[in-house]
Amino acid sequence: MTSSSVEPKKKKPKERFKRLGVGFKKRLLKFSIVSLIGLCINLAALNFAEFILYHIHSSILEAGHKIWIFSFTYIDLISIATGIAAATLSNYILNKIWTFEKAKVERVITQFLKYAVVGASGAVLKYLLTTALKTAFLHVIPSDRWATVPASAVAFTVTVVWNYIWNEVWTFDVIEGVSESFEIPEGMDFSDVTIITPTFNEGENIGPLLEYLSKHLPGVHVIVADDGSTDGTREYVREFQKTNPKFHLLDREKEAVHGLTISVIDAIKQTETPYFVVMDCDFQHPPEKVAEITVKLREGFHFVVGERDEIPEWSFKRRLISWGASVIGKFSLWLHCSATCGDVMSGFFGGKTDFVKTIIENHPKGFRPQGYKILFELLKHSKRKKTTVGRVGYIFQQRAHGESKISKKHIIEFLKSAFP
Ligand SMILES: Nc1nc2c(ncn2[C@@H]2O[C@H](COP(=O)(O)OP(=O)(O)O)[C@@H](O)[C@H]2O)c(=O)[nH]1
Ligand SMILES: [Mg+2]
Repeated sequence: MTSSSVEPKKKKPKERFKRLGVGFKKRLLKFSIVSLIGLCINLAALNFAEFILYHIHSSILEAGHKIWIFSFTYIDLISIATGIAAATLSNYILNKIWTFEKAKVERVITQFLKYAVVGASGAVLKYLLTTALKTAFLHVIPSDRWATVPASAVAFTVTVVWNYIWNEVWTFDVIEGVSESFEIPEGMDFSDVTIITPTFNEGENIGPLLEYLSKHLPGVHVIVADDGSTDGTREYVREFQKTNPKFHLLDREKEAVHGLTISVIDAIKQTETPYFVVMDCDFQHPPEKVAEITVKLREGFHFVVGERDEIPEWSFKRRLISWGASVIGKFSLWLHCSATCGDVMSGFFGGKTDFVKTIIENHPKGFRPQGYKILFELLKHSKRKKTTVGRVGYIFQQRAHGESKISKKHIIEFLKSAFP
């Protein structure tokens, strides 16, 4: 395993073509919209550059020193290049964060170069098609100017589809639709795993969760990191651990600082098994996926992240905030040369205990105790080249009971962590 993020195995090209079938209509529509936006950006940047250059160099031009390269002036050439560069860059960013949001993580430079190569091949195709089609259309429309219109339109459409296909199968390795359900293998033992579940007033959820874990994950250790719940959560765990000695309440009621991040950090410090898995107490994270995460941790990954492939029934506002936070988070990790993954905002992830304990020890002041995004903070302190991150896709569930506790305060904590 060398780079950060996802599975080390390379997917064969044929399998990538098969992926075209999953959700491709939606992505093709997004890609077409981005292409049209790109066209506008291209024209705007080209004209803007031309306008500026003519003003700066008006004196030269007035003096009659027009510099020609083939049939273009150097101003034409620089303007065309500016238009192409602006459109390629903006289209790449939009496609990366919108059209192909479910793509595997790859180095931005490599990905951008691939994107540019596909774009260049599309440009050549468009030129050849436009020329050929124009000749054909001239038989029907005997006006040079009007024959260009349908020829360009057809060529543009074909080029968009061409670019889309190659970007989908080559530039962006889309992983949408891979969150297959996972059956816990019969006889699988979980003695080497500690599940950490932070809680604050989860009285209705804690019972069903602990019952499920003790029944379906034999041998598993559990730490419930509670921040002083007043609804019976702690009392339930205290009773439960009497008959289940591997289940343990970390009662943080009297701690000076309360918060999700610090609760998880405290629990990791107390973990004695080789691996741990952090999960919400509210059944938003499917518990059977703990087994899939465990399998990957045993393969040797430092982190294995439960990545949300689908988020049903979230309001537009919450989707927008989550998407914005994810973009900011990934950008921040990139700036820090840190390890990364497809869903850096995930609250469902596993880790190699020794590795993560070392990160925590080495950065005693490097975490926002009251933050909500512990995975992000751990990744931030992990070097990209020395950290391997696996993925497990899953469908984010509705909260079983109760309300989410995320608030504006947590968003501010996250921003302070992203840009300290
Ligand atoms: N220990 C601790 N747990 C918390 C705190 N805030 C939330 N939690 C727990 O962290 C998990 C995630 O919180 P939740 O409100 O579901 O956030 P969401 O999934 O992002 O909507 C749940 O199990 C909560 O009970 C806190 O301040 N301290
Ligand atoms: Mg939750």
